Amino acid sequence: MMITKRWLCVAAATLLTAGCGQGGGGESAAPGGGAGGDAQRIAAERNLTPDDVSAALKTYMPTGRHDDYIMFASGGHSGQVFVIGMPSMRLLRNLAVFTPEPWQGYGYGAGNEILEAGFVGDHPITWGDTHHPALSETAGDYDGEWLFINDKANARMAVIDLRDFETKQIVKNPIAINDHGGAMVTPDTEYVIEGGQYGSPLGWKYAPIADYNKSYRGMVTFWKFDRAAGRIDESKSFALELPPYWQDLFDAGKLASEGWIFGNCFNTELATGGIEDGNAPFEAGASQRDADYLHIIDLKKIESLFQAGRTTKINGFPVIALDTLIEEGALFFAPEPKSPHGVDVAPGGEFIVVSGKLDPHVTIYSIDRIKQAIADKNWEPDAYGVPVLDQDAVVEAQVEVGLGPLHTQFDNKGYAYTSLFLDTAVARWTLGGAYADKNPDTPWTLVTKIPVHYNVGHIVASEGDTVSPDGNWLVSLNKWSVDRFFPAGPLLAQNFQLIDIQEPGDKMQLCYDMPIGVGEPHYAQICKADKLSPWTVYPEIGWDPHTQKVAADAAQAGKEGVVRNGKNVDVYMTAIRSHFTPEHVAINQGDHVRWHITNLERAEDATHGFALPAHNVNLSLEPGEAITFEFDADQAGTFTYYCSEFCSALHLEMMGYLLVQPKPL
Ligand code: RUQ
Ligand code: CUA
Repeated sequence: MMITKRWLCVAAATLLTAGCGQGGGGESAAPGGGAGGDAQRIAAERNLTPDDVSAALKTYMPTGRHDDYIMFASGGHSGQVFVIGMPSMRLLRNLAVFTPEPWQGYGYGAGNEILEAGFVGDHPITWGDTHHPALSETAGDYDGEWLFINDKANARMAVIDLRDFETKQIVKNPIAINDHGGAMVTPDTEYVIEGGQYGSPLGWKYAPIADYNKSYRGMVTFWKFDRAAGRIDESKSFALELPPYWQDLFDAGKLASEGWIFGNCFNTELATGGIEDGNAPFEAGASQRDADYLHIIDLKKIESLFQAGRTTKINGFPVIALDTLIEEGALFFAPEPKSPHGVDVAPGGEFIVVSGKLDPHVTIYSIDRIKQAIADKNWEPDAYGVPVLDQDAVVEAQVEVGLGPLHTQFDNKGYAYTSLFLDTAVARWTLGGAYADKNPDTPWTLVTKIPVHYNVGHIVASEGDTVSPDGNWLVSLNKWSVDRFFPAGPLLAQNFQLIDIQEPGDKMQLCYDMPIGVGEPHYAQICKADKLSPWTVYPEIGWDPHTQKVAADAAQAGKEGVVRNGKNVDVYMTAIRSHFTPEHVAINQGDHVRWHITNLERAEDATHGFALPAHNVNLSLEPGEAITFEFDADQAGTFTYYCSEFCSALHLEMMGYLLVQPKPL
């Protein structure tokens, strides 16, 4: 539970009335005795202000107490996802997704086939640039079951099962070589959306850059999620061909706008760069026009076009052609001010918020106005024939929030929050009209700003992109930390700053700085912890986490041993504190080995590792888990395998010998 505000005030007052006021009175007695006096003395000695002390009280977790919220943060080019408890900001786990990770054994004997499914052609890809995590939703709220995340670098999407917090699937986008606007889910997680970014020929075929307008395209892909199977169903997934503007981010409509998909884009200038040839560099070329386009997609229409087979195949993947989208009235644009970034649908779905990076405003579109403009055919076609709705007809309001607005989140008090990259601040503003309090006189206006440190990209509020935001906390995901932490060399950590947004009006309190020294996070989502119910041991002994059932070939207690079938050898091994069975594995050079290990433990946290030198194998066998890995025994020798998790007092004794007898000459 959260510390109640009342208790907090009392505590802060107790701590501070005497302590800080007196400035370092070492032995000053406080009402209530020694502990209180200690706290005052410490606050004074450490030069803590009353705000510092209240921030500490709001975030400190005594040992054994669990956090109220769990944040899932992208790990940027670490290719991982970070799981962070809030408000303590304790790192609970990194989740290996696109990058092999030895502690979890991912890519070192387990999970190899998941990683291989994400290779591009024949090229092994061993990293990813994770950008936007998306929790699965039911009726627009997080349901705590699944997590999706994209890899910008190679246009891939991953599926993580929140029963065991492990990656189950990676799919490579067949038509795009990189992406950006994903993962975002529809309100019941029927689809996981992956939008492209940089215009390129679909299927990343070769085309000269001089043919940009004709041969290069944008795209958005709708991955069908099969919840029962726990996998993306590639056979029911499809993509849309879009003009080669640089699609940026997407969000799914909800409630009032359910059935619509929104995206923003930049570079409607169709700039192709080439600074070395005297052309304008991309950053100038792509910033000429006053407006780019909000993309408005009718989900029901594109679904029926796909089902009716109105697609062409690119690399075997069904794509609805731009002309078809236009003909069928499935795609519309609306002008968005200068180099927009971010598109965020408000909790009720009535409004869609877009920021112009080079405009001090956020622009708010109304779904009712959009529908009306479509009905009225109030549009002009763009260069590709896509209807561009009249700006005045679809814009509900603009709010001047500050310099460099990027991303918007929402709370339960009728406020929206927008990150301001150039101001290096977070703006709080009111959703106007009848939105929050049903008072049509509520203005659309800026309320306050809080400085952050420094250069904020995304912000994330607790459940702040759902239909029912929670409104307690916001985290500012700052790209730079500059002077906030000890510099461990010139590569500095990112800074996650925790902000208390419970109080209305101009009160927002910065409570905690968390350095992230492992890749560059982008977006994050914050879920109430009680929505998650992860396993702490696998349900049954012999469990294969990939299929989430007992593996047919799992090693079983009492049936351990080495089974030879010609040159094929199966090793059946169990692990339990503090031994592997068998402890001697004798095979011949030239054998093909399938090695099955089952962790027989039923106790929480009784994980065993399995490190096999010279074979690039390290496994993490959580209680009940069974893993099979394979290799060719091409090196003769004596190889000492051991448990790589400190599991018990006799952990060092948990080892064995792999004896590979040389081939007779
Ligand atoms: S966007 S750089 Cu999420 Cu602001 Cu990727
Ligand atoms: Cu098992 Cu160490």
